[in-house]
Amino acid sequence: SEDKKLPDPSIIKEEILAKYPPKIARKRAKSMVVVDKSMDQEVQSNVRTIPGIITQRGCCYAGCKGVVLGPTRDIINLVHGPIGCSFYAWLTRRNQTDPGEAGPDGENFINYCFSTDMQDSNIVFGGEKKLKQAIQEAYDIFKPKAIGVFSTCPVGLIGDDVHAVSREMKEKFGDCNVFGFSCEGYKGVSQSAGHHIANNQLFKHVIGRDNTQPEGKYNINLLGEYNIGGDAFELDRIFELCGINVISTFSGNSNVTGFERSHTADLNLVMCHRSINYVAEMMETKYGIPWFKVNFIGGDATAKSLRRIGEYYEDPELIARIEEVITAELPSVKQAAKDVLKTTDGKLAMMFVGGSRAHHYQELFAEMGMTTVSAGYEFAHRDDYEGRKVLPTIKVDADSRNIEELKIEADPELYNPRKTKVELEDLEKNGLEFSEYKGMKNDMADQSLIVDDISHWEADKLIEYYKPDIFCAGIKEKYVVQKMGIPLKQLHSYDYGGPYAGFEGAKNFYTDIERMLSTSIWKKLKAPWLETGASDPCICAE
Ligand code: CFM
Ligand code: HCA
Repeated sequence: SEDKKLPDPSIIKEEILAKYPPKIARKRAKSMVVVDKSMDQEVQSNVRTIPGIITQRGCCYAGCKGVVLGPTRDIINLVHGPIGCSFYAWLTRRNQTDPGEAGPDGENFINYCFSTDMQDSNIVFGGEKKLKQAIQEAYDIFKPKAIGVFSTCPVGLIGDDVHAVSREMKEKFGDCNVFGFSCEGYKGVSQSAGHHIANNQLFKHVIGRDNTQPEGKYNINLLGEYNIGGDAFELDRIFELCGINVISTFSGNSNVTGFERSHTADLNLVMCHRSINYVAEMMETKYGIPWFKVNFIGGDATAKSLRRIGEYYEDPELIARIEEVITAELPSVKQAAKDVLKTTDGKLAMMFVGGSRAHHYQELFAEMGMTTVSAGYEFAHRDDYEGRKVLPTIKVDADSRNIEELKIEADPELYNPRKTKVELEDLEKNGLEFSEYKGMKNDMADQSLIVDDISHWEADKLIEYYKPDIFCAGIKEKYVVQKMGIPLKQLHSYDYGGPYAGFEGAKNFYTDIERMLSTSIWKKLKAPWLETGASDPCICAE
């Protein structure tokens, strides 16, 4: 393994901050943390980006329409706003769907771009009439089960009431669930506010509408898995092998019926905590469905998450089946990691992505012997870095649930609909701990550098100092970083690759990264005349 001498992160931090005016430097300093695991450290996050700084972040509308609702194939997602907002979000996220396999009627509207196309006159005189017409038209042409209406910035400024219009149209149709989202782009500080708005409205308008009971023995929902590059397909394959029935995935390869029945599940697994923890919490409170955090990025991580499901059910039959699946699948993953080791071992990675992948993918890189020297999220909150305690999830007989009664008895601090206060105290006395969701910091080495909401300036400097072997981010960073001679792997879209989740996904990732690290193209980026000192052929001799 190559042993690169790493630069001192505290010095790097200081040098980066030295360029900023003092007030800005003071603010940015709190978002840049040199990891010291012996201490509790605060990572400033979820705060407004300083105007003038070039951020990676997106907007509230992106988080609501694009991220959480976007991947559901049988909802018509109608954007109320100027056409640009809709066009900009049209098929840019690589969420896949399979209408042939699921969805009772195989509907798929994901390829369409629905918009009210607001004009100057709608801004001046109001756009509600146009919105009604658009909803009517969508209904007449497609007869969808549901229509979601998404407000963009100007709608919030002029005050169109998308909720009232949606209610009116829902009543008029009778057989189509119409609901609105006040997810104007300017709300909050990033995509994160949009996730929350999306979660609330899904909970209010969709979840729990269909009480059809599941037939499977182990019924789960997978939350925070958006089927980028086919990840959810691979996870479905694994769950099927284990005999676990997925009622719904929020919201990759998803359909309305799955959401409507999701409250009949025994357990919620949370993959991306940032974007969907609100649904998990609300379903626990209202329906007594416990949740815990899982990670299916990496072979070992997948095995560990499957075992945790087995432990939850305490069912020897399921546990045995899970072990069989792991025994059948994991060795080839380990072998694949070994096969790439000669190229990947000891190499350095950096990742600045979203609100969960910059953490999850560190484990996958570690399986290839690679170290993440610096990482950060775009729009995470402190718990995504620092972790949080999650109440213990204890299985009880579904019939014995009396949520209201338990709620009254429970200490609100420790409230879990499945446990009374007394039982919780017993648990603690017996040394049973709360399960903990450990954030990014816990998995990073001492002296690595966390940077929240990184700016282009900061990213450029980090690359200069660390000279990483690979940089992971999105399309906005890709070509800038590549021009610096560093390969960039998109962890949003996976470029054209994937799936990267589950056992098969890990193997795909190893080989894709090995290829990127093996190519010599990045060393040839310097123009030949710069290497030799010859004159620039592009400059005319005259
Ligand atoms: Fe969750 Fe996501 Fe992510 Fe995210 Fe996103 Fe995405 Fe992402 Mo892009 S929901 S936080 S808002 S894992 S779209 S599928 S890749 S930034 S790290
Ligand atoms: C979003 C979506 C995005 C953008 C990806 C990128 C995605 O934030 O609106 O910048 O490359 O994953 O598609 O995060």
